[in-house]
Amino acid sequence: MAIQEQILNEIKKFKIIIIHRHKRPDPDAIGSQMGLAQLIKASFPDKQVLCAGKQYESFEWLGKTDEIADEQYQDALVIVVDTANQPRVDDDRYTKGKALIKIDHHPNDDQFGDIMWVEPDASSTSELIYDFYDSNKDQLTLPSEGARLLYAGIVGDTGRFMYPSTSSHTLEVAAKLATYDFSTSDVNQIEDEIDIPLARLSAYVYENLTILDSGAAYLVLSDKVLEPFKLGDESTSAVVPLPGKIKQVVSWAIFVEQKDHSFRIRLRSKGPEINELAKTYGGGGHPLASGAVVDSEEHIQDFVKDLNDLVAKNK
Ligand SMILES: [Mn+2]
Repeated sequence: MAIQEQILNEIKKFKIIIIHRHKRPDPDAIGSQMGLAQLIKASFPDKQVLCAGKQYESFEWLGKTDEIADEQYQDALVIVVDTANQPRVDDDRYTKGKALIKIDHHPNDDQFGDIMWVEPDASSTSELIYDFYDSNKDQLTLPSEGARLLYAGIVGDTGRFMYPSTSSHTLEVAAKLATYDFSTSDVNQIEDEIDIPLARLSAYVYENLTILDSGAAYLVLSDKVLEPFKLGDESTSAVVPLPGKIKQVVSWAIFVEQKDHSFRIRLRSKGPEINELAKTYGGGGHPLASGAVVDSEEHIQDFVKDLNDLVAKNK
């Protein structure tokens, strides 16, 4: 039996379905979560579908998460989308259901769930949710709001169809989603917009990025640097792609200071695979987009040296 069919059979067995996604969500995490919820609700109106996780004001245009009581987990099917590692799941009650399904497109380093559907080559989890719909089309109904959410997720994770993960299948899925009743340009516009503090921070990024001869680049966003911009750690994610616009930059790291004064590393690459390096610093992710941590400011230069060596070797 195809995995999509197995997942559908599991959904059919439960009256309550609770969908989780990762912490510090991006449009794909929310788009796949809310899009799947829309798909199940429209297809099975008698089922109760709930979305777990912290609600962010900046993502209200993609819907709202639900208040979920502990008791609701007892007889629920839990589906975790877009989340590679269990510590990253937003709301740790995801283990409290009767059954657990993982649907994701990150490398499957942390295997969990009674059913796992992981496609590391897919552009986004939203693309997979569309594939799930498409392979069970005769039994499922995708409403326009669901299509809008999935489109938003694909646009988010592909950098508006720019990253190499954008396959012909991704474009095919986007084209099919675009036939639904919503404005693709509105979605593209919202995802491209930044507020004024973020515009100012973008200027800071370009002014202060250190670019090494190898093509490795880095920037440290300490509390002191970020303070005047009045931005949260979540907002710094929007500036992470910016160094990639510079022709000479091959791979780059943005260090963001955390409450415990460790630095979260947001690591990106246009060529050399950087996820193995991320793993040696307690992180992981995609070959061209990963995250890691250094425990203090003193260790930033160790990481920069390793990144520089890796990029230089790949030249
Ligand atoms: Mn994703």
